[in-house]
Amino acid sequence: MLHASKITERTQHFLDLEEQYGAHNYHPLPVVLSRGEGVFLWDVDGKRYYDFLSGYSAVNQGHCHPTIIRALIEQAQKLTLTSRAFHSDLLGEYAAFITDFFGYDKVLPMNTGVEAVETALKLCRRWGYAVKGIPENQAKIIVCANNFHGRTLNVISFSTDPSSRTDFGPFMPGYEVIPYNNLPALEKALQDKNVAGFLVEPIQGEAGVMVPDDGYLSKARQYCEDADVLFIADEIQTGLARTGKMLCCDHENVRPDILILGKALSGGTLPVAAVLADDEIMLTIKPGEHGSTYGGNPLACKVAIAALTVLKEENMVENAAAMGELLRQELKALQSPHISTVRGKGLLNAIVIQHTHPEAAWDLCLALKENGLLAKPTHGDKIRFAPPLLITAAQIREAVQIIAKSLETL
Ligand code: IF1
Repeated sequence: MLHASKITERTQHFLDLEEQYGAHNYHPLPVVLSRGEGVFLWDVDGKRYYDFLSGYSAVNQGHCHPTIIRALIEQAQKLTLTSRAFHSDLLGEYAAFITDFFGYDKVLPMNTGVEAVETALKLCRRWGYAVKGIPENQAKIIVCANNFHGRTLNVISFSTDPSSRTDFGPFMPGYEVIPYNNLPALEKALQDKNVAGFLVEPIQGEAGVMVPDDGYLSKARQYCEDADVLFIADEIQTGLARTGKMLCCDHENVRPDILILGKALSGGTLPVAAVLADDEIMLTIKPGEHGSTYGGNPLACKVAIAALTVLKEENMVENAAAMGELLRQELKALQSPHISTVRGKGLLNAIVIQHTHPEAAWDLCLALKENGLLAKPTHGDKIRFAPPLLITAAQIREAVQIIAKSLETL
């Protein structure tokens, strides 16, 4: 393997432990991290890196943000979990805070992103029966090809990625897959009266940061409204200032009927996710019909309030918009023969590598690592560039220098 010689004995020790005792469900870059601060990570050998992945957008606020960590520590010393069998003095405060922040009647708190997706899908089906009047067990939900919404059996039932699905069947019925960024396909699928919802990523992250055409989201939202179908936005990766708006849907002034948040809702400290909707939808689920042991725990509530406050107080929306412009501009200015495309919104970006060989994107990521920048290839020839949102212009320029230098090794 290229650059394998540069792995220290100390690093190799940790790689070996994971290899021997951990399940082999990932293929990480050979870097072992032990510290993070802001836009930087340090490995076990003390080497510093720019983090251009941000935990797949979970660390929008930067690593170990002091305000979030303070909230975490203070609350951890007071009360961490009550279960939903009892009330806590933070759930109500958090619910009031987040519903005001995003402008919805109610919130349903969960932990991981995929749990929030599952929650949204259950809510959508329930609304379909209880409000729209779809006949029993006939509800359909429209989803998009090349989606990524998580790893549960239900959610992979409507994945189109063989590596997510193969040999995990049988699958859950009730989904129809249409092409992404295709309004005629949506219009056609919406003709079925049993459709309850349309689930969509405002930008498809895992698919390689696929940005739909301007007007796609707003028209799709309108089509859904006209067909009495819920527009469900998975903003787990695109939300919380990442794309230069608080929500990616804000770029087109679209207000989803059901909004799904995760990842950066805790600034990378613990799994915190949420589903937001108005009463007509949210109150169709009654006591005992859905929940989670950790969902809405006081520690998560306190941390989520801090994580959202930091995004707003530190103007991360504006910075993501400005730094994203700068990053794309600087990457294009490189005029590298190895980059065929630079795309993205705000600080959710990707480059497509003009590949001479199938491993080119992986090799570039290894070279980037050697030169002090961490990024991850997706779907072979694409590399995501998504640093924490507090990155400065000087840091963007330094990072692009590292990228330029690394491209020369291809
Ligand atoms: C991994 C991808 C990103 C998501 C959207 C729901 C979820 C995710 C739009 C589920 C999660 C993560 C999962 C993570 C890698 C990462 C990822 F490459 F797999 F697709 F970001 F692009 N909706 N995405 O992006 O949230 O249950 O994981 O909290 O290692 O699988 P989760």
